[in-house]
Amino acid sequence: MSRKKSSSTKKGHDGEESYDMPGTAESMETEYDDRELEHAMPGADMSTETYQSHDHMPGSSMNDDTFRATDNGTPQTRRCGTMDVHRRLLASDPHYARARSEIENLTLRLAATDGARTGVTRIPVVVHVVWNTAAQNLSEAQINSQIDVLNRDYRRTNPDVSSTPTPFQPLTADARIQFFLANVDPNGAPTNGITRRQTTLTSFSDNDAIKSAASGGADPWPADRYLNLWTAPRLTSAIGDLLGYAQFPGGPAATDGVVILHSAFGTTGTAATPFNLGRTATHEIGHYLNLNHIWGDDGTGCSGSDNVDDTPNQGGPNFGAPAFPHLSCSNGPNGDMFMNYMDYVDDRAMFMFTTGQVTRMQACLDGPRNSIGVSAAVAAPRKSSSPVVAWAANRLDVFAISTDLALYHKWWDGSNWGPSLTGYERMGGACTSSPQVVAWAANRLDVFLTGTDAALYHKWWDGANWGPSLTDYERMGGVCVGEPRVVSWGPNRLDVFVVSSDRALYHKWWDGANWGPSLTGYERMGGVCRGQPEVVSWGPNRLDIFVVGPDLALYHKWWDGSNWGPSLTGYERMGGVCMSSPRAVAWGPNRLDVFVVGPDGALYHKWWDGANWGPSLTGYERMGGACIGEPEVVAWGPNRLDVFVIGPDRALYHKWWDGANWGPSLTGYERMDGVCTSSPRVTSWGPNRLDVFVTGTDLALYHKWWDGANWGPSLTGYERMGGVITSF
Ligand SMILES: [Ca+2]
Ligand SMILES: [Ca+2]
Ligand SMILES: [Zn+2]
Repeated sequence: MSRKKSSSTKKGHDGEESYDMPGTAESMETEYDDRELEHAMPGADMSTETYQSHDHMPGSSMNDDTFRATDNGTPQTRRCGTMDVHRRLLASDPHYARARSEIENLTLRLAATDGARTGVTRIPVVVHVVWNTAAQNLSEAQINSQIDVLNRDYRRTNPDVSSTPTPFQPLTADARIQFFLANVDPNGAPTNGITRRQTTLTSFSDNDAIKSAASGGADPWPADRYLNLWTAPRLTSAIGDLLGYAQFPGGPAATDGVVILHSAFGTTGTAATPFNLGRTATHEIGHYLNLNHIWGDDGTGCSGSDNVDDTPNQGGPNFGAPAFPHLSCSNGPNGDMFMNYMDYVDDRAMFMFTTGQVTRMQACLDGPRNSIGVSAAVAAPRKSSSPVVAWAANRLDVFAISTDLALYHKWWDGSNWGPSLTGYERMGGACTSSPQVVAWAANRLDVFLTGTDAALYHKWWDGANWGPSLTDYERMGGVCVGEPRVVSWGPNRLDVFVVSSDRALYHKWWDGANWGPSLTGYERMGGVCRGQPEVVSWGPNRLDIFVVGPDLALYHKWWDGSNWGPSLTGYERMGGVCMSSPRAVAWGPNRLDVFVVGPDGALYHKWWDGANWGPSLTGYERMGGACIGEPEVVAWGPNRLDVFVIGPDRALYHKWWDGANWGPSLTGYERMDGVCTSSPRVTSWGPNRLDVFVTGTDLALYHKWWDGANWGPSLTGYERMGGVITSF
């Protein structure tokens, strides 16, 4: 990522720390792209609507309730149906051709740059075992043996990679992808990542019938979050029996995934020679990640291409176990790269991907498949900015402002707190808002702050260094009132929202290459806003914004990927009398949960189920309590919510949605003690994991965590983490 450096750096008062936050305050009129004049939010429409009360539980609101429990048909040569499916989709699905060409353009663009994605992507897998005879009901051992093969082949730790002919050795590459059987199902329940379905059908074709229970197969899990693998009793096609087939990225979600013949799956059980080393799945998942056959799918011609530069041009497919070199298309002296996973050779004869193929797969993970494999909290990219973020499993970064108005940072690396349990890294600046941080990918952080001149300031961690420097900031103009709010809907994407002195909402965005509308300019979005806006993204290129209007009602606007709804400067009125900033979270695509504190101090909730607002557009579910400040909400998985509030006794209180019920009850709370002087800041680095941070009366940071079974250091205890924190 290349970003503009901030223009000026000056010495701080201590002569050691440099910073450039206070600058000349530029007027809002020159800073903002002030081209929209409409104010769609009413200014004096005092609400007569009241909350819909669903007060099912009598009794005290903040009760300390109980703790949550919380065979035949194996071909003799490799044959794959992916291209047949590709041609069928091209002919039958008008969206598919366009999506494929857009993906190819994006791939070229991403491959031309370095690509944003670093590190290893971990993809959750669900295996749907569709069986007719008992033998086809594959054992867990056979399924695990397949996952093991994938994790060797896609990390270049397969021992046979050393058999690659010497001239091709330098091209062999680690694809930086790992696979694991899903441990959380789409409803948030624990799972072993395997579904089983007995079918009356003895055979399936490549017409995708196996991907639907209605046609004798098994329904997929959401393809944006899981790699669906189906094992088939037998696979046929117009060209004969198949070992498997995949759907390229860009196809319908309902049929996305990979189908593999049971006897070509894994290395044990029913796996049959010569396809008993698990390489059919390696090959088909290559297609799923946008790899083409290495010979270019042009019959035996020399004009086709796999769109990868470092694989030699090759005539047709190779079969069996060829001897090196095998020449075609004038590609001597080294000839075909037949030992590549994307040729048609036997399992024992294929053992490598190239650097160019890895670039293509990584571009697929940055592009059409960017919603899969975000190991740390699938929900993390959707979450609004916070002083606390988790960029991967068991990784935490915490930011706070101290009495000198400088930014301070500490981090959990999986085993230790850096720079120490009670120590902080000083990052300069003169900050007047809490730090708002998002992680758009593993080991990537973007920090936004308001400076003493009311302008917005930005710094970022690129995986190795802080930009523009450890203690410098990029100045982004504007006149910010209150806290900015930031969200990232995908890799290398940022959307920043601030309220300015005219109380309108302003927006700027990072598109991966540039700031829009300009580095210091803003898009004016109308409205008359109170407090901090809330922003959440439930999927790529989707944004939902919530603000409180002058009538204390909640207002909503959204970006659908191409337009702002209801209009650029208009808002949907959602009723209520909001005494806190709204807090929203998306636990899955097209799902929103919004929480506010009402005039009676109780917590109120409304939700979008993909089609309607519940309990109604302007109604709210009353959840009891007596809340000080704003609530905090996180979702650690689908259909899971954890809500934290501070009570009138300054203790921390907790409630949770387990997918079916609110715990400890609709209006009850779990008391977690403490005497808190900040709002709770909570993040989740993975399923069933929570980390909670508050400041205490000594202004030190305190921490507690849920490990899936227990609260640490105890239900009511906290880990003291030092510091003198004034804004968090
Ligand atoms: Ca090539
Ligand atoms: Ca060819
Ligand atoms: Zn293939």
